[in-house]
Amino acid sequence: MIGGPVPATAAAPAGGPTAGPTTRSTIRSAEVLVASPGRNFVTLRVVTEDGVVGLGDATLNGRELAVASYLTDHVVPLLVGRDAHRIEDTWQYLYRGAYWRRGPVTMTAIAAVDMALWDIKARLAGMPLYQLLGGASRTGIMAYGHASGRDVPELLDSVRAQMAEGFRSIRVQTSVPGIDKVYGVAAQPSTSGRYDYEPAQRAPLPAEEDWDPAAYLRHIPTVFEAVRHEFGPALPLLHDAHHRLTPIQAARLGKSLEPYDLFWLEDCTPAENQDALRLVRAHTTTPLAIGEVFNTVWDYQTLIREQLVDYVRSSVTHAGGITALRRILDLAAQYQIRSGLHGPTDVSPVGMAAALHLDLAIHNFGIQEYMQHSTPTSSVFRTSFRWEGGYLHPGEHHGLGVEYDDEAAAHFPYQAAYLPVSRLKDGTIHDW
Ligand code: KDG
Ligand code: MG
Repeated sequence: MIGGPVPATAAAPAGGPTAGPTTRSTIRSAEVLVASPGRNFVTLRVVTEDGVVGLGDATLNGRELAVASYLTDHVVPLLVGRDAHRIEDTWQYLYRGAYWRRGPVTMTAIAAVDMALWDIKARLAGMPLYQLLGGASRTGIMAYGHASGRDVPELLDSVRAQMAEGFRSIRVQTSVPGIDKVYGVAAQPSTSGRYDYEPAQRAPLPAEEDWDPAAYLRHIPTVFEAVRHEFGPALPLLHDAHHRLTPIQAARLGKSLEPYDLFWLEDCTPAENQDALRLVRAHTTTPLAIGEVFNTVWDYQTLIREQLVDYVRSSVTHAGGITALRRILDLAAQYQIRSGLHGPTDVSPVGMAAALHLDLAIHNFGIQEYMQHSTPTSSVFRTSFRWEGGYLHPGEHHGLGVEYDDEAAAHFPYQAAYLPVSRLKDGTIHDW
């Protein structure tokens, strides 16, 4: 009989299950921590019966409390009593079991559980997480910094400041003549030496910004010309169009930036339509990056299979955790597509640490975004990761390498904050 049921009397095959001690670590409690040290963060803390603690990042910028409720009301009660070691089973249980799959709130909640369970497993194994993911594939993680300016001289100064901080690859964003506020441009130059553009603003209503694609398309190539003129051909330069262009506008931008040899052009079109990238790809050799608002492998299906992009931009936090993002990255690797994981300040230090362990372990690493967290944030999240000579490293602490300080967090209660909305000159709402 081939493939049929095994008779109850069948002898256990050689190498089959043994009667040795089982590895089990029961989850005693799970709680959701919401705090606002500099900005809002949602963190899941899972504790096993042996007192081992795992942390997961559940921060969804501007919609934080939706994920906090999803976790508190619908996930935490399911976790207590489960075996913390069964990461894959728990992921499938939360993803398939809910029936209502995908979406940023669901996938951020699942990501937090997944991160916390990997943290616990690595702590129990007595290893930094990257060792469980296969060990280091490199000695350090190349990260890009952020430069911006309200005009070209201010931008050039900002590039110099980022280079002085150690960055060897730099994202360039700039104001556009005739537009009041533009994505990625800090209202004031940084006084701390740290890049301090923060799009979410603490207010009961979202701020409104304006947008004019024609003015932007005219201006951006002149900015890259000035940057290349000042810093030469070798400095890797990146740019984020933040989902604002139509396919033909994006194609034109990619083509007009070709002489300036960008490392990547990010999010040139809105995220929903994967087919749009076919048109862009047909017209330009500027490398393309996308995915910070994607939350499952299905959002990448056409893009990866047809090799329409060069970099995967998801964060561990918004794409279902380490388990799910690893699968996306492995699929991408078969098509020579590399990682460029999302790392703004709204990915908490826990989410950032998870990204660094993945970055160190995977083969198809490309680059990591790094927007340093503020001093209040670092007072709540104590991290082991290092920034040295333009490279990041997750450090050698067991697990993710992050501890949460409840006392420090108590000084920073949640405050409502929203990402801005964007309008064209005639008042029409546009992609932000
Ligand atoms: O929450 C939104 C921010 O994370 C996003 O605007 C940052 O586009 C971004 C980037 O590339 O870091
Ligand atoms: Mg972006």
